[in-house]
Parts: sequence; C-alpha cells; structure tokens
Amino acid sequence: MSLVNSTEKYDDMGQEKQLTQLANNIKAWGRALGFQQVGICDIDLSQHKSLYLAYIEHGYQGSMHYLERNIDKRIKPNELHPNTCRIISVRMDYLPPDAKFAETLSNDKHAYISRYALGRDYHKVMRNRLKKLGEKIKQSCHELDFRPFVDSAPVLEHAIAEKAGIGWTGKHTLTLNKEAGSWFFLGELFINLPLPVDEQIQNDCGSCSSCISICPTQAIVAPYKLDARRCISYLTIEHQGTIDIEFREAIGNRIYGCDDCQLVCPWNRFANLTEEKDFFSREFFKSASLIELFSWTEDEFLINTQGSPIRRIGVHNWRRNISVAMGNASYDIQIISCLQNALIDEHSDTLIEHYTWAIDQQLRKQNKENRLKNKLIRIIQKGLPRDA
Ligand code: B12
Ligand code: SF4
Ligand code: SF4
Repeated sequence: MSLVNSTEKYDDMGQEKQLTQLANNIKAWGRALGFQQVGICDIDLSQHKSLYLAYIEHGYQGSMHYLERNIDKRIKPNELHPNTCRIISVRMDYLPPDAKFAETLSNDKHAYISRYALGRDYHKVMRNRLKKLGEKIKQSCHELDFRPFVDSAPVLEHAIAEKAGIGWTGKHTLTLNKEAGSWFFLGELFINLPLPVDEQIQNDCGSCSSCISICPTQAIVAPYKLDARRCISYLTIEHQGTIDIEFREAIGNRIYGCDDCQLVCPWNRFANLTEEKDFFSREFFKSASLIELFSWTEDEFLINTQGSPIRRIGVHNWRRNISVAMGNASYDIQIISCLQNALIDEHSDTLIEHYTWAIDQQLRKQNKENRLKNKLIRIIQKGLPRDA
C-alpha cells in the first residue's frame, strides 16, 4: 500500500505510522467537514447477531420488513461492500436553536414535529459530506475504496458507533455521548484500509430508567429493547393504514416522530446546538397550528416539505397524523368544522375513520364542557339566589 500526499511526507514513515497519521488526518478532515466526531472500528459485529435475531423473532420491527432481510450483511459489513475492513463512523449534531420543546408539546392546538425533521433531510446532507471525506482521503491514498452510508442500507449504525468510540447504547436504544447526549445523526464510510481502530467507550446508563417510564406508549419494553410497533415514531412515520385506537390519545400533538425518551434523558442537558443551517427549523414549522397544517393542499404539502424528511410520509399519512392530534386537542369548534369539511370529499376509508374518531373526541369534550357549565349554573342558581 502506498499513501501519497504532496504536503505530508508519508513515504518516510513505516506503514503503521503512516496509517496512524492518516487516521489522525481523517478525524481532522471530518471535523472540518462539519462532523462533530469521527471514530474508526473494525468490522466484527458478530456479538450483535443474537440480539438482532431476537428483535426480529419478537416481531418488534412491525411492518418494516426490510429489517428482516440481509441480516448477514448487517453482521458482516464486507458482505455489503466487498473488501471493507474498517468503518469510519461519524456523528453530526442536529438540535436546532429555539427548539421550544415544552412550549410546543404543551400547546395542544399546535403540532409537535421531531426536532430532527424541522429542516432539511439529513440523509442528503450527511451523505454528501461523507462522500467529500472519502474523496479527500483518496487524494492521500489512491488505493482507497469507499462507500458512504446514512440510514439507507443494512448497516447496524448503533453497533458500529459504539465500537468506534462515538458513544454507548442507552436504554432507549439510541447512541449516547457524554458531550452530545443523543441529538445527533450517525453515518458511516466503509473503507478498505487497515487503519488503527478507536477504543469503545466504557459507560452505561447506570440505574437511570427515565426514558422507559416517560415513554407515552410503553414502547421500551425492557432496557435496550424497543417494540417499534408501539413507538410513536414508527406509528407516525413508518406505519401505513390505521393507527390503532390504543395509541391515539398517547400520541397527543406529535404529528411526526417523537422525542420524549430523549427529552427526559439527563445526558441531553449537555447537548450542543447544531450550527448546520440545513437543520434549522423551516419558518412555518415554528408555530404551526394543527388547522393550518391540516388545511395544506397536496401541492402545498409537496412544496413545503421539499427536501425535508417529512415528504416521504405523503399527504395522506400527514393528514391522518394531524387528525389524531386534532382529536386530542382541547375542545375547539373550528377544529370540528375543519374535520367535517374534510370528510365531505374524502374517499379513503382510513382517513374517514380517523376524521370521524377525531370529531367524536372533540364532541365528547364539548359535552363534558357543557355538562360542567350546566352543573355550575345549577349550583349558582341554588346557592347564590341574588346572582341567579
Ligand atoms: C428502524 C429504525 C427506527 C425504528 C426502530 C428503532 C429501533 N430501536 O429498533 C423507529 C421507526 C421506531 C425509529 C425511531 C427513531 N429513530 Co431510528 N432508525 C432505525 C434504523 C433505520 C435501523 C435501526 C435498527 O436496525 N433497528 C433494529 C434493532 C435490532 O437494532 P438496534 O436498536 O440497534 O438494536 C440493538 C440494541 O438494541 C442492542 N442491544 C440489545 N440488547 C442489548 C443489551 C445491552 C446491554 C446493550 C448495550 C445493547 C443491546 O443490540 C441490538 C442489535 O445491534 C436506524 C439506522 C440504522 N441503519 O441503524 C435509525 C436510527 C437508529 N434512528 C435514529 C433516530 C434519530 C430515531 C428517532 C430519534 C427519530 C424520532 N425523533 O422520531 C426515533 C427514536 C426511537 C428510539 N427510542 O429508538 C438515528 C439515531 C441516532 C442516535 N443518536 O442514536 C438512527 C441511527 C438514524 C441515523 N442515521 O442517525 N427508528
Ligand atoms: S420515541 Fe417516543 S414513543 Fe418511541 S420509544 Fe421514545 S418516547 Fe417512546
Ligand atoms: S434516560 Fe436514563 S436510561 Fe434512558 S438513555 Fe438516558 S440515561 Fe439511559
């Protein structure tokens, strides 16, 4: 193997030293490209096989059938991309400024969108940067073969990040880091150079179990075990068709994804905000009312979600999700009339069922409100005759 670089005198060094120098350079180049952390690991993921198979056997993947396929490629990365012997794992922070978690979650007539999805689709942003990193390395080493991945192929991203020293696995199953909490995306560059590997971080959640208790749908069925079928992120993003009645109230005003297990995690107190403008919130998501978002035409949905991860769910599931939140909102005559109008032209059985459910929920609240008001009036009439 020969490493070439006009500015660095690799040729004077032994191969081991050259690789160590290159690994250090890769980390510096990665940071210059906007990754907050870069780690390197080998490709032995064999210890994850039984854990992964157990997940599939339990059926936790629900309708994400792609998780059932290519299991060998997940465990043996060189079967996914031949000659891979190392993986460069990167993280990129995404928490936008002005995240307004509590304000948005507590306003039941507004929509809560997972903070990772307020801006541009991270797949594109990160893949481009990883490609640039690969090209930069190739300038130093012509023999380099590389392939970037971000959430798009059978890759065990958590397991790789953990091995490469990016963080440890939290009980909510996400990768956690002392400095960054969990508000970051993961990505990988598969390479064929035997670079020195980083040490795995020795840390764990200790006795904390806050994410397990706070989860609105009890989706974290045991530490490190997530039943995706119960997870609001799955229900609002991946799941097609009807959302089971069992989960609807718990969904609250979360119309796309869920952050609760991260919001409660003590490590996220230390998380930095992203400086990546692409992940900043689009203006209309900052204080989006449910009625406003629900009223988007299909064209408006496509225009407003261009380049956003939200676009993938399509306008049908967008409306389905928002109607659940509308049913959960406090009583509002405008919400009822908005849903009733939408019912007039709706042909989808799923949407008709969701809108009808949401109207029923609203009417129940109206009846309850009326009952309480009537009760109060009766009390006043009896007890405060002068006022009656
Ligand atoms: C499918 C998927 C989902 C599914 C299922 C998630 C799941 N945990 O299974 C759903 C739709 C629910 C989902 C939700 C979210 N996701 Co997602 N998702 C993925 C995806 C594509 C695959 C994950 C996977 O393979 N799951 C299958 C199971 C078996 O894998 P696993 O969870 O890693 O399981 C391992 C551990 O449980 C571990 N394990 C089991 N027992 C034990 C015991 C001990 C002691 C230990 C240490 C480990 C351990 O071994 C298992 C096998 O390796 C990855 C990208 C990728 N290719 O990895 C993104 C990814 C995990 N998602 C991501 C994000 C951001 C989210 C959300 C936060 C989005 C949101 N706000 O709504 C939520 C978080 C929900 C949660 N608590 O996990 C990020 C996570 C970044 C990070 N910091 O960790 C990823 C890495 C995408 C990316 N490139 O950045 N996601
Ligand atoms: S994302 Fe929400 S629903 Fe899913 S595990 Fe975390 S808290 Fe539970
Ligand atoms: S909330 Fe507690 S248990 Fe859950 S991931 Fe964070 S530290 Fe671990």
